Amino acid sequence: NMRLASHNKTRVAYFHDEGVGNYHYGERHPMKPHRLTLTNHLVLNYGLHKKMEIFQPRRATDNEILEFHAPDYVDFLKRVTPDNAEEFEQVFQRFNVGDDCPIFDGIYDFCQRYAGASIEASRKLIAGGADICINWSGGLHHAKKSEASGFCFVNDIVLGTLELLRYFPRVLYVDIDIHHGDGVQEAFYSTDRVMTVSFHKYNGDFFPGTGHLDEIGTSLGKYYSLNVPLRDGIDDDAYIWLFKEVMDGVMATYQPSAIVLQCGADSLGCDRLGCFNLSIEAHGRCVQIMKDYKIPMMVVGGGGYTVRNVARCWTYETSILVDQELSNDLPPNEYIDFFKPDYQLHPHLSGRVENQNDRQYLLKVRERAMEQLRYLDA
Ligand code: TV7
Ligand code: CA
Ligand code: ZN
Repeated sequence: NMRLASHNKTRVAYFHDEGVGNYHYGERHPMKPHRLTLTNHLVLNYGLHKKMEIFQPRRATDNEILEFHAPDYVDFLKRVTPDNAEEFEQVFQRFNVGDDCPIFDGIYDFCQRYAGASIEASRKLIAGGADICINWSGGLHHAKKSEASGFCFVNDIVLGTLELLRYFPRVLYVDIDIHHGDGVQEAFYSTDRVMTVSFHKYNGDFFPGTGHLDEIGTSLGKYYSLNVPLRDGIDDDAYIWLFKEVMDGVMATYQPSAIVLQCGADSLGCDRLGCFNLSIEAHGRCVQIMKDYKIPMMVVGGGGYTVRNVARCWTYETSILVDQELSNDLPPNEYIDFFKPDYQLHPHLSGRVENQNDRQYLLKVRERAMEQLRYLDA
């Protein structure tokens, strides 16, 4: 890529919406948009803003959201509120609204904000205005064309990728959230212009239940969906090894012109919903590996339910993307109490869950991935 070859410093654009952290899914709900405010505070207090261009993104318009989502579903999201919810109860099932995806104040505004940031990020990459664009509020990979799912209402990744496809011939989607990236896989299941790769916990039962090795795509998209199912408790060394093996193979065969990286932080150890054993350093190593391919890249957030560790993780990953080393001592900031008792960027997160991924299993998964890539090459 000439654009990257002619500079040696990576140009990073950071999209943060000042209001996006103020929405509430509900008291007991594990998804906490406040983690975005907390992340942004750490990023600023570490001084990382000096190394990037900062943008207050525009909200996505109805028409932009309609590029993927169905008109009746968008209309519903626009009109429903906690106060008038009873008028809409008959369509709750159809649109999969309920405990996981509750109706809360400003729900459509929230969607417009996180989706607008991913769309703007895509446009910035297309314009050549940045090598890497970051939107930690995005990454809501479960939303379907006509249906909410798994805390996701609008699929900003699909919308951002559709925008990238206006210019880039081939887009690679990589997903390290502990959940399967089903909404993105489904949206691009029959095209060879997007290859989707998800690493996730899979046992036939864990949400959303998809992501089996045999889900490989269909028609023109056959072999262009790659799934890496993992068991509980995977550790740093195994994950990084498998990630590097698989991604080196994917990059060599698919040769994407742009990358979208979903960095769900629920694959960290000690996550409230997750059951992997990754350290923040290992999670960040995956980001570094993708950055080192030097292809225009959009980086988005996703899951992450132990709020203090989400903020740590995405701050650390911002620092990797801008090539700035950070002190392990967190800078003083108004939210410092969240980071008790150690006040460190890299607390110990591992050791809570037994590793169920033995050597034989990991080798089998790698072998299956490599086999699929050979078909894709032919
Ligand atoms: C991208 N797990 C999203 C991941 C979405 C996971 C689920 C919950 C959950 C929801 C709550 C809640 C919860 C402690 C955890 C089969 C069900 C079981 C709802 C109670 N506490 C991402 C979605 C997953 C809601 N859903 O990939 C309100 O856990 O397993 C399920 C489905 C039916 C619905 N019930 C859970 O990370 C952003 N939900 C407490 C209050
Ligand atoms: Ca995943
Ligand atoms: Zn998740």
